[in-house]
Amino acid sequence: MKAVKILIISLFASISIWANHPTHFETISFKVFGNCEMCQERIEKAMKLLGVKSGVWNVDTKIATVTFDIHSIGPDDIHKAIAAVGYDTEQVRADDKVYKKLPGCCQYEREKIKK
Ligand SMILES: [Cu+2]
Repeated sequence: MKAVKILIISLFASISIWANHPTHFETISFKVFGNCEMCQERIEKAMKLLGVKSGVWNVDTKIATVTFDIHSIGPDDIHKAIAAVGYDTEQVRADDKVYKKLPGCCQYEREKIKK
């Protein structure tokens, strides 16, 4: 009987922790290689799908400014999500195959890979 009580109490405790799940927003900025408004749409959509609070990429400065809940996602997830749609970030390089599928006008200058 005692075990059941403990189980019930811990169940309620975990539910209340879950319900009070704290959010802790943080904003970071980093470089993402790209060219135009079409690139901007893809980059911002990738961040939105990941679940950031806000994510904008500046076409002129090539800087992404992202606000996200650090309890849900990390900076690495954001870099990876952007690279997954074909754009190199200052931390994660997009797969060559994905990059080559971008429209010609969107194929930004990539930094040369040292062999
Ligand atoms: Cu483009």
